[in-house]
Amino acid sequence: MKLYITAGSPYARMARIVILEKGLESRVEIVTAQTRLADSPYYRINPSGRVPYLIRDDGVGLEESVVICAYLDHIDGKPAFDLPAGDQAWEARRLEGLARSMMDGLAVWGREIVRPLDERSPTVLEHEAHRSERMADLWEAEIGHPLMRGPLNLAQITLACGLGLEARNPDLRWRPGHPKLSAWFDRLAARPSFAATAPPGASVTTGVPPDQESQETFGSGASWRP
Ligand SMILES: N[C@@H](CCC(=O)N[C@@H](CS)C(=O)NCC(=O)O)C(=O)O
Repeated sequence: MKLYITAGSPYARMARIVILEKGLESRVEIVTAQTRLADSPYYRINPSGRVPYLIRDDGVGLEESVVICAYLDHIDGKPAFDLPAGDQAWEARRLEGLARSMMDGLAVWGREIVRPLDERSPTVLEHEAHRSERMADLWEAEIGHPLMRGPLNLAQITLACGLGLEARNPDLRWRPGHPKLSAWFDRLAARPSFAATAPPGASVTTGVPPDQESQETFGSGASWRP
């Protein structure tokens, strides 16, 4: 299989974490894609141009981090990250939805800060900054939930990948006033699969989109070129 990623993508990081957690490194080649580039050859592989994108062994491509994570998790027939069923099912989905909502907002913010200065929208920047503050307050209250403390699951992975965008956005300061969330994040960030996939630091002053900062190829060293 091949997983197309960029080093800074929080969505791709989720899939990379699942690969490491499930010990699938030898089965999945990780390839850096050139996103957000006119006429990128990557568009011939994945017309949407987004990452993550998984090409299965049968040649079929999968998009969407949640779908890819679930597929990788189920490959060995022993899924570890499925959200629980029964009484906890809606709680788990509620938490995963909140984590996804925060991450989506942070991703929009991250894209805005790497546009050329005269193309950045102050309205979007302000809107996303305020959303992140509200979501950090919300998570400070929710982070004690048993599902956020128990065995690793998709809600935890999503939230941690979102919060990890602090490395990419100097204006994202979710830690002050949120000691429980900070302690939770630091504990998870120390886990080997999270440490190995930590996003590279920001270079917003250069105006280089984060998706294109690193041309480093992870894993086997193969390139994205068809
Ligand atoms: N909903 C998608 C979001 C994926 C996404 O937005 N990826 C960004 C990188 S963080 C991307 O590929 N952007 C390139 C583009 O928009 O052309 C998922 O969960 O996988």
